[in-house]
Amino acid sequence: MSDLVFPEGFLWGAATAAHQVEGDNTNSDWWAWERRPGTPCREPSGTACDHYGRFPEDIALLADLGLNTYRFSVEWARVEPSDGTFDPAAIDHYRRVVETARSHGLVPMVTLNHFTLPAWLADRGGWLAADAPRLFERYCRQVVGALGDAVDWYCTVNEPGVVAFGGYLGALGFPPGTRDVGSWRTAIGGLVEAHRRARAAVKELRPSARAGATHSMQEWEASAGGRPVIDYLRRMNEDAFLEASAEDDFIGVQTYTRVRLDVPAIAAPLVRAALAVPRIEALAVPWIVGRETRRAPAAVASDGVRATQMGYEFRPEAIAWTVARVARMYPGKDIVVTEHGVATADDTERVEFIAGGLASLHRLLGEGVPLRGYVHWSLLDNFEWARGYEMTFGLIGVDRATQRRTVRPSARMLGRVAATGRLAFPPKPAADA
Ligand code: IFM
Repeated sequence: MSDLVFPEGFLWGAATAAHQVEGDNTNSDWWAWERRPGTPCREPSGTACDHYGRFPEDIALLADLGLNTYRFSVEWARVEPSDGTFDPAAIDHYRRVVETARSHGLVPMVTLNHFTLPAWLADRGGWLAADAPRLFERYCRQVVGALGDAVDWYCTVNEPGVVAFGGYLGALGFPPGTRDVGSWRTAIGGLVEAHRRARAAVKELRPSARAGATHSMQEWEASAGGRPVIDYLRRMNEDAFLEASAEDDFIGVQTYTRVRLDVPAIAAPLVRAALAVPRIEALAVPWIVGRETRRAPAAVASDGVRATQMGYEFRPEAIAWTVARVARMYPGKDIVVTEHGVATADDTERVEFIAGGLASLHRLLGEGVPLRGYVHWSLLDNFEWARGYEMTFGLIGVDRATQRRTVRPSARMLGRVAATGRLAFPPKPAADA
């Protein structure tokens, strides 16, 4: 058994997102979506983890573990509840969240948009509205201006590929629930532009802060026949956004699993040709996605594969595959793992997942990859979008009836790694973790 040693100054954190933890985010598109008949939402977000009121306690727990970074999002729907009207109380709230994090010696990492939109913008089409990127920039300027020199790390748009694919191609049961390739492409364009404008606003208002998008990426594996589909999905869901990150100060990488596709080689030319013809693409892609969504929402693990609550293959080291891909794409650029986590009812699995992921990342550090931090998803059990509260991703459990927090062994294990900069490998049994 030997320790894996991580660099000095490494960011060790845990993440949340406003809508998933704060509660009562009533002015957002998701709040309405969760209540709309016919959407695949299992339950409404309601009071969530009451993090809006309990953030001081939650941040103190995070700091006590030994972590040094708190990634959280500012809620656009609260800050700008109606078009052009900014709520000073909401802005002040996020200023207090930042100050609380800093008072504990934590680095606040602020996400400017994590999936949700104000309802007034959703009513105009959300990311399909031509002026959505400009409106996003206007909101970002308010937030960055107000937080001033207290924030050094900004994540512009969280997982834009998931927003576009999940909401505008209808793949994940996200709003607005359009289901066509045209809307998907328009949303991709809007999100790319929104990211660019947000980054430019951060750099103008706070030149020394670091700005980057946070990308949902998969480890992809395909048989010969599956490659055209994988290439297509990777181009639309990842590369379209990664290419827009060329000027970012860092690339945020978020990976949960591996996606495998087995299609006989003989089908490859046919699939490739079909996806290149817009009219066939427009018919085929929503059909494929619809079929997959009905079969098992967000599930990718096939029979015999160890699966998480989400139905994903349990594959902690997928994170090193995606980080390595980004490092090849942008040699020398800083990379931060801004999310990595597992939905499981068994916390020993989370310990294993964290240790496996960190060990795989440690190998990349040894090869010189400029990885600057690891932020775990999530600090708390929370509202997992259309899948509701059944998915437990938290380092800290939340009893929603009492709002009681329970610090899990995985949280202590990650905290110890953070505090010492060392991971005992192979990991100790969970009982000692
Ligand atoms: O809960 C989500 C988060 O909002 C974005 N990244 C993936 C997480 C787990 O599915």
